[in-house]
Parts: sequence; C-alpha cells; structure tokens
Amino acid sequence: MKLSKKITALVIIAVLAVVAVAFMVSVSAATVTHEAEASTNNLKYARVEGSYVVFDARKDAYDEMKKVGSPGAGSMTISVVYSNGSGKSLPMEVRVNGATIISDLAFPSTGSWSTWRTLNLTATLKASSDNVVRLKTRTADGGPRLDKIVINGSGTNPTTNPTVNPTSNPTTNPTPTSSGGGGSASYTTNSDGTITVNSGTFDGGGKSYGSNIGNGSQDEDQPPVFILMPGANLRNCRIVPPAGDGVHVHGNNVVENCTWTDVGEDALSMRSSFEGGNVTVTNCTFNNADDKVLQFNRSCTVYTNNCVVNTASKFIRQNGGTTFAMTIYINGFTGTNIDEAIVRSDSPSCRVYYRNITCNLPSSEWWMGKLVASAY
Ligand code: ADA
Ligand code: CA
Ligand code: CA
Repeated sequence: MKLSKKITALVIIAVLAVVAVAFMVSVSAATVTHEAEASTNNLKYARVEGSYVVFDARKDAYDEMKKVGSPGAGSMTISVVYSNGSGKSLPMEVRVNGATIISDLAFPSTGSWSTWRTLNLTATLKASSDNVVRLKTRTADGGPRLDKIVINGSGTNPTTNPTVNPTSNPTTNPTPTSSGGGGSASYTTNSDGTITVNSGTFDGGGKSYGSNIGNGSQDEDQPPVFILMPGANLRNCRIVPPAGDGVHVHGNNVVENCTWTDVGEDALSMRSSFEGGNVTVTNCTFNNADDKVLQFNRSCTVYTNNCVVNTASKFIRQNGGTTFAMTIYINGFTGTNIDEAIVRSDSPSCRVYYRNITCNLPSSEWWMGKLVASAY
C-alpha cells in the first residue's frame, strides 16, 4: 500500500540520519581541543590576552590547563598551538597529570608573535575530562604565546620491543650540496648568535662557528650553535669553543664533515620538540668532551658513520632514566680516551648495531646500561 511504503521510506531516512549523526560524533570525538585561556586553567606569572595566553619574561611561569578532556585512555598526541616572536628557542617543562614528561620542550622561533605553529608531543591521558596539562617556563626569557592544545586519539606508544634487524647497510641520505657560505639553506641568526637552519643544507665552507656561544661549562640551558629544524642538514663546519649546547637536531637531519675542536656542554642533541625521525652523523670528529658527545632526548633512529672521538665520557647517551625505543647504527668508529662507554642507555628498548670499532675501552665496556648491542 502507498501509505505503508511512505512509512517505510520515512523509517529508512530516519535510521540513515541517526547513523550519520552517530558517525559524525565518533569522528569528532577523535580530537578534543582545550584552550590555553580557558577559565578552568590556573595561570601563574601569565595572563590571558584575547584568545591566547602570554607568559611573563621569567622562569617558572606556567599555564596549568585543568579539566582537559581526552578522546580515550592511553597514549595520545597533544598538539600545542603556539607562536614565538622572541627570536630565540624557548624551552618549557611539560607536566601531564603531575608527571614531568619533558623537562625542556623547545618551542622554536616562529618568526613573529602572530605566526602560529604546532608542536606535537605524546603523553598518556585518562579517559575523562579531568586531565591536567601544565606548561612551565624554564628560563628568564619566558615562554611562547599559547593558543590551545588539541588532543588526538591516534597517539601511539613507542614499541617496547623493537624488532629492527638490519639486512643492508644504512645509507646516508640526502646528499647535501656543497656551495659554502650557507649553501642551499634557508636560515636565520638570532640575538644569541644561534643559527637556525629552517630547511636545506647549511654548508659552513670550513669556517668556524660557536666562538660567541655559551661559556664552555657543563651548564644546561646554554644556547646552541646551530638549530636544525626537521629535515635541515649541516656540513663542513668547525664548531669551536665555547660552543654552548652544540647542534640541536629535531629529526631527519644529516650532519656531515664537521669537526668539534672542543665540545661544549655536549656536541649534538636531539631535542624533545618533535617526534622521531632519523639523525645521520657522518665523517665527524669530536674533541675534548667533558661528558657526552651525542645526546638523545626523543625516540629516533641514529646512523653514525666514520666518526672519531678524542676524549669523552661517552659517545652516545640516551637521556638518563628514559625508556623510549631507539635504534642506533654505528658504522666505523674510532675512540681514544673514552672514559665510560661508547653508548649508554637505561632503556631495554634501545638497540645498537655496530661494526668496525676501534676504541681504548675493552669491548666488554663498550655498552653501558640496559641496551642490547649486536654486531652487524
Ligand atoms: C642532561 C640533563 C637532561 C638534558 C640533557 C641534554 O642529561 O639531565 O635533562 O638536558 O643533559 O640534553 O643535554
Ligand atoms: Ca586559544
Ligand atoms: Ca645539552
């Protein structure tokens, strides 16, 4: 009958509408946004300016974002929307539900206070609207402007048991160009003298860098000589003292043909601002380090090829106490006057594959901590 057909059609339309609405809800439920300036938040030495939060230029200022929702329980990606027109990289401590997950998340310069960028980090959240995310300034330079955080349920844990098994020789891509005086790089020099390479390959042309940076001590928070943004490369530089905090890398960086004449706080470190990526260090020489040479504060894969270290405590250090997954390939290494180990890591998920090593230490002392090393 006509009437029953109409009813059937209406029922079908109603069911489709309910399904569509349910689908939209489930899609939008995959992310939750929490504003930096939300009234539930607790601000110290910080204030709301319109739609964002501004920190005073001091250490220990914070935005404690309270009543932060999450699309689920477990590992989540937290995207922080910020701007930084200070011309410097500004470090912040990140605490989630009372635990410090990153002690120095570097917020690189965005060029101006009205240019907004996103930094991603990973943290474990509760499936409730009662999470607490706190960002606190680390230095008297203060912090970036904070707009909001966006929590995404697609966060993944670093694998606890990496099964990486090298079958072929790691290659060192990409091949940087060799024109000198900055080469193909797009870069800026900030007021500290730090050179931030935003993209391309900075070719130092054999010149010296670092004589105006830091104080040669073991103090943390010294400025770096170079900041390599994700995908940026460095080659043909002499890094000379005091050399501050060396070279900061952020993933997918190649550092080639560089010599540190007297390593500062450390020579090269992977900062915690970006997730993962590869770091390749090829044909580099590091002299006279007080402690560590390469420092990794974030999960990544490291390739070192034909590197030489003359005097250091260790060549490679995974940040003390961290247990994230890391894979390290050491292909050709010469160490003299190494005090502690070639690699030190507290992580059972750190894997080292090595070949062609010459070192003053006996091979029983090459690896220190919980890592697993094997020749390849
Ligand atoms: C030390 C310090 C870390 C980190 C590291 C580095 O290990 O304890 O918090 O700053 O140095 O990156 O230099
Ligand atoms: Ca905002
Ligand atoms: Ca350092």
